[in-house]
Amino acid sequence: MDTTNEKILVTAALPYANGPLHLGHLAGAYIPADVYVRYQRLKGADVLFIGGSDEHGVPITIRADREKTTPQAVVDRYHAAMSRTFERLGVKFDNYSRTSLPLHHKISQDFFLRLDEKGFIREEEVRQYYCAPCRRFLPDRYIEGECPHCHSLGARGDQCEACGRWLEPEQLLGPKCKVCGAAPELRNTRHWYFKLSAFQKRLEDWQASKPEWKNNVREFSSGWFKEGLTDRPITRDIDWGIPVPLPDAEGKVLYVWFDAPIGYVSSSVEWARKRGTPDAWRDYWCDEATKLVHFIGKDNIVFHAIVWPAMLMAHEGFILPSEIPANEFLNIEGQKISTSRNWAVWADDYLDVFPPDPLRYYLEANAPENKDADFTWKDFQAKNNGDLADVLGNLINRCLSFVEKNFENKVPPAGEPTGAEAAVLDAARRAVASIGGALDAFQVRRAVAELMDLARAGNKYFNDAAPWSAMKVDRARAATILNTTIQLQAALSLLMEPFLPHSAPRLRAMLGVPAEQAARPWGEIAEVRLPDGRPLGKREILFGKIEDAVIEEQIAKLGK
Ligand code: B3M
Ligand code: ZN
Repeated sequence: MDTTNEKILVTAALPYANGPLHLGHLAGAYIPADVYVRYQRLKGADVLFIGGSDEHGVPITIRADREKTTPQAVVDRYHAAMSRTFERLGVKFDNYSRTSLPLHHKISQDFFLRLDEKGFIREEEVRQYYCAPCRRFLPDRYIEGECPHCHSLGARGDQCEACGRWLEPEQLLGPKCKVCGAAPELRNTRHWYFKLSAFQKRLEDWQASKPEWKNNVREFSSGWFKEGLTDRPITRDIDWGIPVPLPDAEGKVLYVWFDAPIGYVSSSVEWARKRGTPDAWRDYWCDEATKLVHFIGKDNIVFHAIVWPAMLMAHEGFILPSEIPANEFLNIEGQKISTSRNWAVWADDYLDVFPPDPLRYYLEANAPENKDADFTWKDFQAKNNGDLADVLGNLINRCLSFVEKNFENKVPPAGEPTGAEAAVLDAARRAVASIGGALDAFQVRRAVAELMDLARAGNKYFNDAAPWSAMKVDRARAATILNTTIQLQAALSLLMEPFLPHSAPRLRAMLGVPAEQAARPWGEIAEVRLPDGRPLGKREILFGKIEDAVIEEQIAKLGK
């Protein structure tokens, strides 16, 4: 399909506002989502791209404890930092909200009340660890002890990081309060449960109608279905979060994974209000014709493919997800990212040294789509210097400097084309179609490889046609070759837009692509034409090479 009037609501997982963004976040959700959104917009789709910071839950309070500050101070700092990082990278949300907003609290509480009214919430008396010195119940991550499986010390109440197994706090041997070190005791408390078990059949039927979903999402879900879905506690005993909106629920807040996905709705509502059309969010959320696409990392699959759809089914009135492109993980230099060991590449550290597009390119070309991928600084350097500078940059530079010298920096007139011209312009047509097809199928990796292949085809055409030789005997022939190469670059400058959004407009400025040509829809990109004699812009180096010493400096930072 070349053009479309599809309506698409795209979300990218709401990152916890408990630390800065690193490359794992970017590769998993944000870069693929942004590429997809930019492409769909070029195709003519009506897209709403929603994001925001996840500001509740134990990840926030633990950070606040560690920094001896308040949860509010933590989320204020990291919300601002993450918004800025997204901007620097060109990840362009229509709205980037935050779940601490009163608007979100109200929408989440209403959501809870609606499920309660419809009979999908029940109360239960449970035993939970209580720390007497701290005078409070301890959420799972506040308890540490020995792992019952691998016996390593320091396993958390929800998971042992050493062996990776999920745990319940009661399974820990020798449990201790993470804050004061005291041994907690089990006490009775009350919690509210979402009746997830009631939705097993509907969820299974619904997922059976999505055979095109990615394997990781389907396999993960079928594992849960096989075990049988159980009701899930959706409240917690902590003092940071959204108060449970019931009269007898003093001190209880909604579990962060209950309110976080509702953040997609509240961010959409905020978007609609900000633009002065307060009901416009309903055009997306309440219209079956809208395609809802959730970009996430694989650790969030259960919440997006099972719990959240069940919440939506229970609530009624909102659409269900159409697609859940979940990515695998990005490792760094062969090792799992660990923020505590600083085994991570922080987006802002990167952006302080390098431009955004080479990183985008690397994470697109090396996206962890079907298996974990590895980021290495050497490979990053090789991709930048090899693909961006030597293939794409070189094509542009060689052609445009030749035109500058020999044709007064104006588009040389096109003469009679030969088979070679027809072939390379045809390659552009095919690339437009196959890049589009790949992106429609969430295959960013394949899409960006096709883009680079087209630049390679351009280089090969330019070398074989050798305008410098033609110039000596047949100036008109040289002009035709240069004209064709310029038209190809004009097409590339539009095809690059989803992937390299900072470099694409710079290339268009160098070529002087007229606005009405740049506005062609995706399907017509290969037909973009710059008229004979049109002045070109000022030539600049689009992609600089990166020296070894700069890369060595980055490598040395890891793990420090
Ligand atoms: N904040 C987990 C994460 O950052 C969680 C995602 C919420 S999406 C609704 O990986
Ligand atoms: Zn304690």
